[in-house]
Amino acid sequence: FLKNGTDLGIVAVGFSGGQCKAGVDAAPMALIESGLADQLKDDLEYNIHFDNKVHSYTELLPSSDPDHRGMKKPRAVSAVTQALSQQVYDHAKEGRCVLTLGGDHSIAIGTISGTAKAIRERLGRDMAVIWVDAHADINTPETSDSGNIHGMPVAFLTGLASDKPDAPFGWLKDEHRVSVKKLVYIGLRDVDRGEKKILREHGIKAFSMHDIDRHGIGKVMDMALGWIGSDTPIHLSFDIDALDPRFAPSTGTAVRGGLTLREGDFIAECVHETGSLVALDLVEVNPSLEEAGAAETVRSGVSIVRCALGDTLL
Ligand code: NNH
Ligand code: MN
Ligand code: MN
Ligand code: MN
Repeated sequence: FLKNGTDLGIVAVGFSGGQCKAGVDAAPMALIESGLADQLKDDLEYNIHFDNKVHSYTELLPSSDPDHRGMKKPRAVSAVTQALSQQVYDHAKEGRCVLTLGGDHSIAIGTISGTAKAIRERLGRDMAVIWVDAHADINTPETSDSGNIHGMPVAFLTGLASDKPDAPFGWLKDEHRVSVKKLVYIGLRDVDRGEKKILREHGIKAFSMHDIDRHGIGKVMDMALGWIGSDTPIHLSFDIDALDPRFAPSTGTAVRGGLTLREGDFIAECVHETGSLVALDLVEVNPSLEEAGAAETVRSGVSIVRCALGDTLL
């Protein structure tokens, strides 16, 4: 699906409403200002489709947004992800690979639903999702302790959580969803109790930091891609907090004991090598959290994106 020199859609999403810390909405601008889009065009020779705009969807945000089933800002997250879903769909429907720069991880409700629908219509195929993160983000509204929706996107995207048709996330339909069988996690190390139960009960494939220590990242990628199967379209959702805080300190919920930058880049390179990457999210970079670490975190994010889109040494 993806070769350097082909079409790439870019969507910049300045949204922070899926969690409580301000600043993650400034990430797309920081990533673009560091030259990311230009590098993808000039170095990797993509034909870029980008409206040169960071979307914050302010016109869609409700004036009143009380909690719903314990979720914080449910209508805001719903409105933004529904609009984003359409934007990503429009790119993917044209056969473009889609790069989305977040934003907190709640935006994956929009990106993955948009690609899943487009890939179904265009190729008649179900896609797989590789979720690289310290966290599983598979809480249902009922299992979540925080009420932050960035800890729930996978539950909504797999149908483990759903809302009534007239409730905030009622717009998500089967065409937007992905199977728990086609979901693979890499980098987990901070998973809530209710989430562990969900992962176990549904037999969800997950490679924790423990697995990476035991087998090495090379073997883990062989197993992860083997689980998905060759020739399956892949949506890679990369939370920068998967990286160890040494390489990505500027993120809302940093957890020690994470991936080295090289391991993160390797994951991205392996996904690129499959030739099956149809979409990529880079989320949770928060430039305002660590004055000293912001530039480093942005640099790590740029590196991951470049690797996933086919930057090679040789
Ligand atoms: N599991 C916690 C929650 O649901 C934390 C999620 N935080 C993240 N996820 N940064 O990637 O609130
Ligand atoms: Mn393409
Ligand atoms: Mn996440
Ligand atoms: Mn995370």
